[in-house]
Amino acid sequence: MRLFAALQLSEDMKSALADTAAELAKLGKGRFTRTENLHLTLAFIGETPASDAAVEALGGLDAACFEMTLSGAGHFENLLWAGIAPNPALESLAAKTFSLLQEAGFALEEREFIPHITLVRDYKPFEGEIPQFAPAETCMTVTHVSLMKSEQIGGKLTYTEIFSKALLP
Ligand code: 2AM
Repeated sequence: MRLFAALQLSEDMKSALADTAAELAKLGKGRFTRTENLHLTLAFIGETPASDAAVEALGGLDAACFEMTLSGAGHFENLLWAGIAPNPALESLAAKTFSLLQEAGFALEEREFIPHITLVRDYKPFEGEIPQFAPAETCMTVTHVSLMKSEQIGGKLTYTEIFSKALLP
């Protein structure tokens, strides 16, 4: 199965992101993330049969709850994303998640962690350049890290949480 470790987003944050996506949909087309699928990836595991090992690795996370704020936006070519305000707790959580998974034997890509929430892939503006956009600054408390399974169900990309690790209060 295809797995990744992610943060689930609050309803308020998803709603702010959905508003931004709706604005972008007026200005161009692309493969928009369904609102229920909006998430922040901490580490991408990829195709693996070893879900138990991933559960065990994330079970070893030892980190406290923290706040994060939606802020700013950017793009990787035609993938448009919303950003998170600079956040050492988030960076540290991503680094710990990465190390635990690596120690458990998963071969992860060594790419720089740029916290982002993908809004749309293959975006093509109807006219001109990619427009400026930025979701409303919205804050939430992160209380869990989720192990997510990604699959196509009935032609829809579907993410299912298969394990959730609570962060310390
Ligand atoms: P993205 O949103 O920037 O595309 C599930 O596919 C999640 O894992 C997505 O959020 C995706 O990031 C992320 N991811 C990270 N590395 C990936 C990779 N090599 N292939 C596919 N998805 C990846």
